[in-house]
Amino acid sequence: MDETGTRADDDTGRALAEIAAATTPDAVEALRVALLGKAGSVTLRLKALGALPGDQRKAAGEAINRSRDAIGAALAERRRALDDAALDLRLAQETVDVTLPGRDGHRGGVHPVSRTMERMAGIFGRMGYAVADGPEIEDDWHNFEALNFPPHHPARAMHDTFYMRPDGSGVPRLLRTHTSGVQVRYMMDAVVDGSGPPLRMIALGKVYRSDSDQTHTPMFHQCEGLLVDEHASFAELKGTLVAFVRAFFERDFEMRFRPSYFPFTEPSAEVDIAWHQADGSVRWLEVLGCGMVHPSVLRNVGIDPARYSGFAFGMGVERLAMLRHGVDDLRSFFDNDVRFLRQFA
Ligand code: 2NM
Repeated sequence: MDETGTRADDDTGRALAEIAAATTPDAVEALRVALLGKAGSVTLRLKALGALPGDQRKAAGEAINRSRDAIGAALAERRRALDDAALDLRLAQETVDVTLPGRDGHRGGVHPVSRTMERMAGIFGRMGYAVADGPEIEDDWHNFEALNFPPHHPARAMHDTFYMRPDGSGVPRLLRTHTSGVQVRYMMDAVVDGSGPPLRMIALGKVYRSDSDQTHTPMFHQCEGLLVDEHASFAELKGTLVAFVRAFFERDFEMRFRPSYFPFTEPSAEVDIAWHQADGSVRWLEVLGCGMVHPSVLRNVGIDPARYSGFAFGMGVERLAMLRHGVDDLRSFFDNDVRFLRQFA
């Protein structure tokens, strides 16, 4: 072997020894740069080939190429060995305990007022009542006029709800003070499309009144029901409401139908349940209002009161949720304190 070839073989042996001794990927990379990089020793030797006499150049070139290939292979091999060792170490150190419970994500919950409405829809649904919906921004006719509210009834006063002209036009609107406008629309639709009467439905949703204290919020939810048939009776109304109260509270209560007054029903009643106190005393708690639909209301929606009669009832969703869950301040449903709301999820 000529002078250059021998030196190349010596250098290669030293380089291979250094590569084998490298203990980190960084050290391997540093060697790659020092040997094969732009200014690496092997690269420089290749560049110096041109200075050799012509008869030595071929042999020297072949020796340097062999050296470069051997070093390249050794670098790759060492890097793979170090990577494998690092992975083995990680696999040995990191353990996953598959028996640990999973991390609990934050599951949302249905708001207690919504749950109560779903509960009401379920109970009346099983009694054959459809659930209907209507606009929260109502006109005077559907909210009051059709429902037999006289022109100067206090509920129609400007201060009792929120009045507006939403389209800037001349048509005044109001935030509905009860869901009864939905009943009005439902009856008129049934008459027009011939699907009823007989009909039975409930309306569930938001209503608005200018009222705010421990048992009143300016927005609350109502559930109002209506049945119209040829022989709808007060006895049937009582039976329906007794069945509802029993299903809703999952208990039997003594119930009292106390004569009352609503413009859209005659006769009308308020329904109380006997609430037994811890000290043994009994308090009568009002849970809903009801009555036989006033003949004028039936006439207003195109139903002949000589042929049909109806009964209707209405209740506050929050009020019934409060009684069922022992909540003492109606406003807490709308404070959006998740510590309170989570109790019902
Ligand atoms: C109540 C009490 C009594 C009622 C009446 C009607 C309609 F539209 F059919 F005439 N809807 N709701 C009604 C009757 C509501 O809430 C305390």
